[in-house]
Amino acid sequence: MFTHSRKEFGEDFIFGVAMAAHQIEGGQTDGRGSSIWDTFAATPGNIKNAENGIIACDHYNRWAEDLDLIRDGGFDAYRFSFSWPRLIPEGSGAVNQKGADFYDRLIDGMLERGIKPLATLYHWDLPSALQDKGGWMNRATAEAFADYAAEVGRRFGDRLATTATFNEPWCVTVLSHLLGIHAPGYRDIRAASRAMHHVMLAHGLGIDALRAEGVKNLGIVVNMEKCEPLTASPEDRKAADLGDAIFNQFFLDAAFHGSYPALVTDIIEPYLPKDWQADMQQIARPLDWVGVNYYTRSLYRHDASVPAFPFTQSRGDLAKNDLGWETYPVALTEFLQRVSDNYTKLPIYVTENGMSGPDDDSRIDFFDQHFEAIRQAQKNGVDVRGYVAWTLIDNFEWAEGFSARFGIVGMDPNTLDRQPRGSYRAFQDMLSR
Ligand code: IFM
Repeated sequence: MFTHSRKEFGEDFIFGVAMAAHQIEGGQTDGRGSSIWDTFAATPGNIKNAENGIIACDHYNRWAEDLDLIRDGGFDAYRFSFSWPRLIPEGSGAVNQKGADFYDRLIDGMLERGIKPLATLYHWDLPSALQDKGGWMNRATAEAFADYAAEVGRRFGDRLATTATFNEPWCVTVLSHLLGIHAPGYRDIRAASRAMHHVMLAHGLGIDALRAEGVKNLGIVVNMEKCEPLTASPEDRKAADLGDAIFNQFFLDAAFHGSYPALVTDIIEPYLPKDWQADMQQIARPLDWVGVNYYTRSLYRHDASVPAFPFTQSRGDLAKNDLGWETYPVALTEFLQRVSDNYTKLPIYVTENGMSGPDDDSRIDFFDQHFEAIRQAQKNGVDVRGYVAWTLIDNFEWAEGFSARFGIVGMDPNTLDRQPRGSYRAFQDMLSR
């Protein structure tokens, strides 16, 4: 059980669970278009055990059962994402009515159960038809995103408690276009630089489009990872500072200050789209909240042989999850403070945090340690308004396939039966007191 109780966090504080469309829905029927994750998974060598999201958790059919789990767990909110290719199979143009009907059922199902819908427009499943035209390397994708945002706003906006444009722009751009680990799997600095800018432009255009449709409570969700030097050498310190600028400053600077950190533009300027500066005002639109996803830290070592970003990264000696990510809760307090000090006094939500692994007692301990980190931030005066656990049910963990297990509910891969773990019951208990 957790040592913390719901009451400690304050009356308006909300607790939720998060999942994302491609990781759980399956249901590649009823007119859903192809996404970059379908083709990435169909390409040899990209996903552990050659797994894919074709069935995933079959949430497309089992959504009601999953919402019952959220309600019975005592959660206030469900953070979910719309699948762009399910709603608009070609990325722009005609809406797939059956896809829209699915999200109508899902959102109404949340409201009927007293669960607040926390929506995300983009959690990584770009329609393949847009990738064919260059995806996030192409400025036109940002415009298509704004049209998609308007469509979502018109159809569902008045029923959403919060709406985020993007989940984790670092993953959408650096992990996917520079490191090649996520779809579309590029390893190209020009591709990455363009994606970094166009995703932020899409964010700003999307915010305007949502607001024009009267949608309230708009934000963006970034992932933050503590960047520490491997040794005390000034070179490693510099490497960690550069890592921090890319991971923890680039996207927040853009959204809140309308600028990019010089440490990064000094390197990627030649690869950014021409006249990128002219977009910065469009990017930094007023928001209503900001979401921080936090999991771990990374150690940086200067390495002059690496072009562009001269460092390598490793993990340290702290307790790790089964993906090798160290548990480092103190950095969550620090990040919440940093966002509040450097970027905004708007409400901050911890929109993801969780632990993959077979040992559920460690998962319970992980959550509890991060609750403590949030309480510390609150005591320091940071306006943290919510905590969303990743994740409800074990699901398709991208390049890791189904090998990772972040769920507070397990799933039998043969029957797809949901199996609540002790951590689910720990939440149930905590949320009742
Ligand atoms: O599963 C992912 C999620 O889609 C985005 N944030 C991190 C999670 C764990 O890797």
